[in-house]
Amino acid sequence: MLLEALYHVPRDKWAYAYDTETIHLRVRTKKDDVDCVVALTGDKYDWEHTYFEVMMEKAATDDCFDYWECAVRPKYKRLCYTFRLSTGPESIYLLDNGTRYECPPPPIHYFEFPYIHEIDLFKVPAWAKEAVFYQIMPDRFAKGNPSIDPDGTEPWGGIPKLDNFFGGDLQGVLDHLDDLLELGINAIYFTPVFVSPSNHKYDIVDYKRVDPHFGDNALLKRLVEECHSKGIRVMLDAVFNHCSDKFPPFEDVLKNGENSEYRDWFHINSFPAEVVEGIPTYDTFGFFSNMPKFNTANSEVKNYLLEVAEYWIREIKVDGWRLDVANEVDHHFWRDFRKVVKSANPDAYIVGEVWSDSLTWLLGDQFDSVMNYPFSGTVLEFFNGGISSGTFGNRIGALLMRYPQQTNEVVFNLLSSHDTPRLLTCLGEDKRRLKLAVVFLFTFMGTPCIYYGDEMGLTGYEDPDCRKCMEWNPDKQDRELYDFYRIMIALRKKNNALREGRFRILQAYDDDSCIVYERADEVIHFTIWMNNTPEPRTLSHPMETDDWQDSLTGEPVIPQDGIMNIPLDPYGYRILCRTL
Ligand code: ARE
Repeated sequence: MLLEALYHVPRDKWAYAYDTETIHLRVRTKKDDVDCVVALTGDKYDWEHTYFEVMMEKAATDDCFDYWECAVRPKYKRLCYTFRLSTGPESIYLLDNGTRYECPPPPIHYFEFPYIHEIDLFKVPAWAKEAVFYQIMPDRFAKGNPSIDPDGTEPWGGIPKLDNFFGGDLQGVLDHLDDLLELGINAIYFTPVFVSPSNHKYDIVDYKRVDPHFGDNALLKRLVEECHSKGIRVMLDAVFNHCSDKFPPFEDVLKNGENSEYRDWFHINSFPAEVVEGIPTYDTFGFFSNMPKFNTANSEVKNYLLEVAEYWIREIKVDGWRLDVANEVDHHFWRDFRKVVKSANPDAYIVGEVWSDSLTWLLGDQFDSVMNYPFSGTVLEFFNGGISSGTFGNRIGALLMRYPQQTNEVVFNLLSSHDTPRLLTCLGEDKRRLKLAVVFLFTFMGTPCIYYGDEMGLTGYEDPDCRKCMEWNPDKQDRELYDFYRIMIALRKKNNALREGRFRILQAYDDDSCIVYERADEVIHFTIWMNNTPEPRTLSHPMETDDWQDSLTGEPVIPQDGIMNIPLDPYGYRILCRTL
C-alpha cells in the first residue's frame, strides 16, 4: 500500500456536514492500490456504546487516485473517527498524525468533526437541484418593442460584432415565455440588463436601472412575476468586479482626481486617472480601460453594491445572482454579499463565474455554485474525440471530488455560453456528437444550463460570433434537435436519480471512446450507454436483473445470460432504466 498517497483532513471537501444529521467523509488512496476502506466512528465521550464501522464506497477515480466516500449520521452530532485501509491481508490505520499498523484507543490522534452546528451548515437552494437553466443575452433573444431600439440597431439576424445592436429586449422575452415552457426549462439566466453603453452590458453605468433599450424596472418586475407564475426562476448577472468608465463616481474621479470623494472607490495607481499610451493609471478588468475595477474593500463601495444586490432580490423578487469575474473580487465582500442576499431570500442561488478550481468560494460562506467550465471543457474534449473514455472518466471523477456534495448537486453545468464558441461549432457541426454531449449534460450531476439557440442548432465561433440573434423562423430552426433537447429535459425533470442519484462509471477504457455509466437513487436505476466512435459498436455489461427498459421508448431491453448487449450506431447512445 502506497502510504504516501493516503490523504484526509478533517475539513472542507474531505469532512463536512451535508445536512444537520449527516457528515460526509472522503479519503484518497493510490489508484487501484486499496481494496477496502472502513471508517471507524463513534462519540469520544461514549465510544463503547456508539462505536460504528462504516464501509466506504469508491466514489471516484482520477488519473492517480481512488476516492473513498461515506455518509455518517452520528448519534450526538459530533464524530470521532479514523480509517482502516486494507489491501489483501494488510491493514493500516490512518490517523491525524500519520499511519499505524495497530489502532490506538480513541480519541488520541483520531480525527474529529467536533459538532454539527446548523448555523455553520453549507445550505444550497433545493430548487436549484431541479432547475434546468436557459441563458439569455437580452439584445440577441427576441425583439418585443422596436420603439426602444438603440440608435443604429441592425436588422435581426445580422452578423454580430463587438459593438453592434439588434434590439432584443425584455418584452421579447415575455412574448416567448411559452416557447421556453414548451422546451421545459424552469430557470432563466440573463446576462446583464442594467444601464450600459455596450451591447453586452458588462460595463455598467447605473446598477439600479434596467437599460431603457431593454425596458424598465417595472417591466423586469412584471417579467419576473410572469416567470414565477409559470414556474420559472430568474437569475441576473452581477458585475461587481468593475463598472463602466461612464459610471458617475468614476467620471468624478476622472474630473476631480485626488480631490474626488470617490477616489478610493477604485484602484487608482497614480493620479490623474487616465490612459497613457493605452495603459490606464488605474486597475481594470483585463486591460480594458473602459472597465475600471471597484475597490470592493472600501466600505462605501461595499455598501453601494450590497444595496444593489439586495434591491433586485427584495424588490424585484429575482431568484439568484451570477457573479461576473467572481474570482477577482475579495472574499470579505462575497461573505457579506451572501449574508445580505440570503437574508433577502434564503433560497437565492449564488453562482460565481470562476473558470478554475473554486473550492475556496464553496465552503458555505460565499457561493452556492460556480459556472462549471472545467466540466464543459472535459465534455467537449471527450465528445470531440480528444481523450479516451478512461481519461474522461478520470477527469469527471476528479471534478466530482473537487467540491462538497452540496455544490456537486447544484454546480452550474454548461456546454457553451456567451463567452465560448457554440456547442455545435465546437463539435465540428456533428449533431450526433452534440447529442452525446447533451445526453451527458442532462444525465450528470449538477444544474444544467442551455445557452439560447443551442437547442435550435445555432453555430458560432468565439465572441462575438457566438452571440448571433436567436432564430425564430421555424424553417431555419432545427426542430428535430429542439425535440431532442425537450425530451432530455423532460427525462431529467421526471427523475430525481438523474439529479441527486449516485453516479458511477461502469465501463471506460484508456484505449477506447465508449463509455457506460449509471445513475441511481432508491426509486430508479439508469444505465447510460454511449458509442463515442465513428463505427457501429455493441457494448456489453453484466446485469443482475432482466427488468430493464429503454427510458425513452419504454421498450423492454433484456440481458442474455446475465449480460446486457447494446448495439449502438456510430455516436449512438441508449438510456436504460429499471424501477427498484
Ligand atoms: C470582447 C472581446 C474581446 C475584445 C473586447 C473589446 O471578447 O476580445 O477585446 O470585447 O471590448 C465583456 C463582454 C466581452 C468583452 C469584454 C471586454 O461580454 O464581449 O470582450 O467584456 O470588453 C476571463 C475572465 C472572465 C470573463 C472572460 C471574458 O476570467 O470573468 O475572460 N468573463 C466575464 C463575462 C464576459 C465579460 C466580462 C467578464 C467582463 O462573462 O462576457 O466580457 O465583464 C480562460 C481563462 C478565463 C477567461 C476565459 C475566457 O478559460 O481561464 O479566466 O475568462 O479563458 O477568456
